[in-house]
Amino acid sequence: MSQPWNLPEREVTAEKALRSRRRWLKWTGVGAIGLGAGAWGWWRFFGGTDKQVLAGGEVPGTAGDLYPARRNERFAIDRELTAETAAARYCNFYEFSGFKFVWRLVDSFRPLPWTLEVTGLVGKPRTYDLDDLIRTFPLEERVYRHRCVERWAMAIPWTGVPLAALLRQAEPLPDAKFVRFTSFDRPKEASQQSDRSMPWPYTEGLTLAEATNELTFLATGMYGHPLLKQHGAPIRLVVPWKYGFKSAKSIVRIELTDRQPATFWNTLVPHEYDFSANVDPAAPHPRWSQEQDYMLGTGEVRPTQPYNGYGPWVASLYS
Ligand SMILES: Nc1nc2c(c(=O)[nH]1)N[C@H]1C(S)=C(S)[C@@H](COP(=O)(O)O)O[C@H]1N2
Ligand SMILES: [Mo]
Repeated sequence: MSQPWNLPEREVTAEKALRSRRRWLKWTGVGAIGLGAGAWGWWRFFGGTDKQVLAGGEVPGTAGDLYPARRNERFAIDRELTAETAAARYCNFYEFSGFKFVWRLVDSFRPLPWTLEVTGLVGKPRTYDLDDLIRTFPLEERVYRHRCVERWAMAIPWTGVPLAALLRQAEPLPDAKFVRFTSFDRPKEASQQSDRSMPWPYTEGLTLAEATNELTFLATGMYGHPLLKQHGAPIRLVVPWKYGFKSAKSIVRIELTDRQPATFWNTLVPHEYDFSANVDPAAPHPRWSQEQDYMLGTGEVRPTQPYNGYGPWVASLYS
């Protein structure tokens, strides 16, 4: 028999549902706050303040007196310099991480003392220590475009020496056709190098003609001071008309060879990263178009240029 106090079953259910919905909302609220706090903490840690991002990568003891070096205006470009902090917090350096916040993970890296060996098919092999190198060859500053194969791009004032100057001093032998670059191998300092299924150390290569092109640069600094750890301290290659992965960081050896050397990315993922890797908007990556550059810092989008805008210097190498 129906009495007023006997609520119909469907209303009881509705009331219960309402209560459980309130509880759910309360807990999702708590969850959202927790997530928000987590994201904020994560950003504080891995995003860092501008000061932390720059200070964390400094290498005390590099010859600061030689910087800034005089800018060589021959290499002036059509875009504004990328903000230093934008470049320094967004790096590719797989020895430390597959994420871009490398600056947070380089504490254990000890780039000094450092030696660079020039060896292989040369008349005069030689090992430089860093100080030796930057006092033997006059340092200059060059503003170059940089284009990563992943599409992000930047404009960087590098300080360093043309690779051709070093190679000339080494006196390449007639059989030398290629140059192989080898980065450091220190699993104790670079956590990802403990994974020995990867072909460490990082290696790259150029033809001898590419390596002696006047654009090819060995950088020991950027933005008027020695290189930060996350950018490949204390010495790295810069090859501005090729995708960024050709510009090997923290190199310890330059070796002249008579055959094309294996490279890190070409060994790991041959169908995505070829040996020549010249910037080419008309040749899409297997997973994305290569028609646009995305500038770090400003987010500006620009059409990608053949040879990254360096055709006048290098197109003749490939005709
Ligand atoms: N040893 C080494 N060199 C390296 C890399 C790397 O992971 N390890 N990444 C390359 C890639 S993919 C790019 S785009 C540039 C990035 O330089 P940056 O982080 O100083 O901007 O370094 C290149 N050199
Ligand atoms: Mo890259």
